[in-house]
Amino acid sequence: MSLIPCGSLHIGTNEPHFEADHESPERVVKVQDFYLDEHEVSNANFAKFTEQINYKTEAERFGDSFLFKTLLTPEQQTELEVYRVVNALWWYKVKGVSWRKPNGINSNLQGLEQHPVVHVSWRDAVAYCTWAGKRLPSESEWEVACRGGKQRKLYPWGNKLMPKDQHWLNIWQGEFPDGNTQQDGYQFTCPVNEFRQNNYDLYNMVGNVWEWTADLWQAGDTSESPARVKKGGSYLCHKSYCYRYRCAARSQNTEDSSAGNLGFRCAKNA
Ligand SMILES: [Ca+2]
Ligand SMILES: [Ca+2]
Repeated sequence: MSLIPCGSLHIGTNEPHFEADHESPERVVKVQDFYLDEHEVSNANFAKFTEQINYKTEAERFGDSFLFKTLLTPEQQTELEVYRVVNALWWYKVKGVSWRKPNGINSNLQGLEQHPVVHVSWRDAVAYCTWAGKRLPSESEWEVACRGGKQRKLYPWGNKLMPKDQHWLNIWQGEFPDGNTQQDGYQFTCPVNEFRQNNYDLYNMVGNVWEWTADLWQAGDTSESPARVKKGGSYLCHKSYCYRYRCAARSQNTEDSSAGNLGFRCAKNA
């Protein structure tokens, strides 16, 4: 884990790209020293947790999770057409998909041991962190860590997406949602120890997989499965429609949701 030093720091932005996400206004938050995992939680580590306490994820218990369209054959896409997400037609609800079969019912974890675990709900993430003697970071903690001690920058390393013409994160290049040119080397997830992004030795804070935080999307939400804040964007993000691989960007899912581009990392009090 990496020690994130305390301080009063800016989060949010006064130049929001998505008003509805409430990225603005910029504000000052105070955080205490805390530790944050350098990496997103990997499949190998999640496997240890499930084996030790015989844990079943919510997707395993519900029997399905959300898969991105290019992981389905054209025939499967036709067959599952009615199971698409209404305002994001590239997501399909697919039976049998879980963290153990992240890229479709015929997939497995071979070669993906060091890739981030996906298809895990917020409650699964909390269960893992608790097992590990840790907790999920708050949104403020996550964002302060993302910013790496820099003020008012778009990305963990600065304001340029590609300093030295290098790829610094795993996102989508090309045309979304049908033409991923994979110029960063990855069509889907990349290993959790690829792309070191800031002075705190944090990897893949932006890009690769979205990360659950502890916070409610709407304070005081007492519904059965309230929405939780997620941060960092994913390998599916493209500037044309999901410019959310910025430290200030944020989005949400209900806490029982899971998908192929959503994972987490843990925090711990110092
Ligand atoms: Ca990529
Ligand atoms: Ca990430």
